[in-house]
Amino acid sequence: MKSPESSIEPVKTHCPYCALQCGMTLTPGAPVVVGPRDDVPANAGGALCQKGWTAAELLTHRDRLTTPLLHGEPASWGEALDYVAGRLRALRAEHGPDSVAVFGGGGLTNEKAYQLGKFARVALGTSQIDYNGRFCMSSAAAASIRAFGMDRGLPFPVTDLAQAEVVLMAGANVAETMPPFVRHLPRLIVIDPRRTATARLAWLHLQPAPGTDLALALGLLHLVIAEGLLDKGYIAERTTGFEAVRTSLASWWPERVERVTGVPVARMRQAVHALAGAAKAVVLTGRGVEQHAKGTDTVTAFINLALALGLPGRPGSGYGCLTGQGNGQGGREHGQKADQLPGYRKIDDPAAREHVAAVWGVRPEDLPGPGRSAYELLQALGTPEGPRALLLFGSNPVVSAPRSLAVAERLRSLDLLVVSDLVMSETAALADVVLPTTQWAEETGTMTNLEGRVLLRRKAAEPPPGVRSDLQIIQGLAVRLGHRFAAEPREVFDELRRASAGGIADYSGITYERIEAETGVFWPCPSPGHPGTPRPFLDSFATPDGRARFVPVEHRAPAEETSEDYPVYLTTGRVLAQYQSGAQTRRIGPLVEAAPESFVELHPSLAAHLEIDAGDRVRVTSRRGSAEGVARITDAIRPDTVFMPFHWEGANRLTNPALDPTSRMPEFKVCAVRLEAVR
Ligand SMILES: Nc1nc2c(c(=O)[nH]1)N[C@H]1C(S)=C(S)[C@@H](COP(=O)(O)OP(=O)(O)OC[C@H]3O[C@@H](n4cnc5c(=O)[nH]c(N)nc54)[C@H](O)[C@@H]3O)O[C@H]1N2
Ligand SMILES: Nc1nc2c(c(=O)[nH]1)N[C@H]1C(S)=C(S)[C@@H](COP(=O)(O)OP(=O)(O)OC[C@H]3O[C@@H](n4cnc5c(=O)[nH]c(N)nc54)[C@H](O)[C@@H]3O)O[C@H]1N2
Ligand code: SF4
Ligand SMILES: [Mo]
Repeated sequence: MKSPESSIEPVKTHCPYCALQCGMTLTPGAPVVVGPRDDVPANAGGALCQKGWTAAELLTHRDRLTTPLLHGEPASWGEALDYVAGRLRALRAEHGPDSVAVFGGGGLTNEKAYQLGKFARVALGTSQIDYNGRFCMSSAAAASIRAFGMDRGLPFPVTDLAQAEVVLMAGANVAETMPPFVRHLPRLIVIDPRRTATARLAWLHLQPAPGTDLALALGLLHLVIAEGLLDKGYIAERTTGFEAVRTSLASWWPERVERVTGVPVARMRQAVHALAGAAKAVVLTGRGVEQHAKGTDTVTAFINLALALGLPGRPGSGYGCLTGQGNGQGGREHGQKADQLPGYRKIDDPAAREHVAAVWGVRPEDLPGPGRSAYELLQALGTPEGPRALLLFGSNPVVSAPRSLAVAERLRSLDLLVVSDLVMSETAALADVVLPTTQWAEETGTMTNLEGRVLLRRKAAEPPPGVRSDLQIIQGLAVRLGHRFAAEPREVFDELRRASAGGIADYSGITYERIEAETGVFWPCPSPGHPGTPRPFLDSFATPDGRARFVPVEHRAPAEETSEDYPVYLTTGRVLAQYQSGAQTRRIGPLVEAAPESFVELHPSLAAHLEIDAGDRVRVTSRRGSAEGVARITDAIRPDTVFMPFHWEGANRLTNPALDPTSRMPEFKVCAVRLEAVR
């Protein structure tokens, strides 16, 4: 048989980064070459963004980790894994199973996410596992479950968007965060405090103050009712709870909403008439409205708006959330979340425990219950009540967690920090043990994209000598703790299929062969003969009575308001050329050229008031810390707000970890700061 390297056949696979999971080909060799792949609907035509085109540069990068490090010194795998297993056993014996915690990521394959959850519950016996999706999707997921009984980011294929006449996009900047997505969009209404690249494509831009979207959504629905635009037939047939929502809106008359949000009434009216007048329309939300201490309720308010207009569950119309990470969708289905078991099952549901325990060969009563959410877990590390060891796979919280200085301090206080990564991330740099792992193109695995389509990423290159896959690392630790775990992706996937069978996210009918033959399969797919479910809500919603639920929600102010000392709002987000904490993309030449350093976007009037010139270094300070960036002066942002990307260590020193009561999502998108030029 030919090894992948000796063949010159391009391998069909997907991008390592965001949830669009664009199709690409990789031609093995040195270097591995990225090429277009045009059979994947998400990026039909083969378009990729700059991150996708340059992704292979990291495979052979000099920063690649290739040997385990034990207290900073190179060690053999045997030494490193023996050491970790020994410390884990000792901590457990002395302090109990919850003294050991696990933190995962939404970039990990389904196989890894599943195995990490099983490893925590079975091999470690700990309840303390959560993942970075809590920082990403958790508010939208909670709101969708509340309304529809199920959370599948887009409950329809992305290509359906082209059938809609209007899309309302609240708090997403897809022109930078998933560029090929833009081609699926019809007439666009954007809600964003900044006139982003996406807002510039829009027919209508509403520019609210950060953290006021809930009021805005209430105001839009108020107008829908006041102007007689309700879809009464749909509300009667397909929903429950509308009257309570109608009553709760009474005081959100448009002029009051304008005062709270800064969005002119005339624009709100234009937006609702465009949506209601369209034969087909879609409401989408992104992190801009979700990453708030009221994110779940804000998404609920947008879902209420969509329901009042009769959109969800109709072909070419609907509500959807734009999942972010490569496997943000699958990563929240298979058990690395504190309250979940595989198949999107709830860990406190006795039937779910029984099913999964049987697949795992353990007793249901031996499975731990729900543990702490991501930020609460990070905050508890090394405290008397909290875990003393953390195993971390696929996240870089020193850069990406809110109030990051405090998080770094908690990580430093641990008895044992183990990080599996490709490169020496800011978090890996704090670890007692660093385990070098394979990259996307060096291993096979499945990813579930923002549409709920399960995709296959294929191996196209051999990893550098000395590097092991996360599945091998987990297996190596499990064996040392007395458990047998598979390390072959396909074997793990087959077990995942059984564990998910009968659950909401049922993958039991999905095989690698089917994914190849069908270019992806939509879950739920409960049997080998089942076609998969591209549009789960057409006939009924996943609630007990099959109807979608209106839920009344109340607006409230951001958790931290501006004050005399901190007079300006800070919001945070992304730029096109960098990905997440930047651990991967800050090392790739063309991306560094395109986005070399952190910056602070501010309005000319604010800049003049603070005597800040374009290009000045600016220090931004919140109640939690300070960070610097280069001033970018633009009238694309509101005068009361500044923006910083979070791809460089710093922005998250400032952010407020106030949590949403339902989703436990931190308020990344608004806090109060002051600014000064550094001279
Ligand atoms: N280039 C790039 N692409 C990515 C990523 C990346 O890091 N880089 N990450 C991926 C991931 S994991 C995710 S989650 C997605 C995120 O994708 P998006 O949600 O599109 O990205 P963000 O930039 O976080 O936020 C979107 C917009 O929200 C706006 N915003 C800020 N505060 C508010 C507010 O209070 N209300 C409203 N309405 N808008 C607000 C910001 O100005 C910003 O333009 O992107 C994915 N794609
Ligand atoms: N201020 C602010 N903060 C934010 C956000 C925001 O909008 N504003 N957004 C939040 C959101 S939506 C997200 S998703 C998070 C993301 O932030 P993080 O959770 O930090 O995500 P990444 O930067 O993708 O971290 C992935 C790490 O894992 C490594 N890695 C990549 N692939 C693998 C793999 O297969 N195995 C292993 N073991 N390691 C791997 C990478 O090298 C990198 O170090 O940030 C959140 N933080
Ligand atoms: S849009 Fe997302 S999936 Fe597509 S090439 Fe860019 S980063 Fe990769
Ligand atoms: Mo995300």
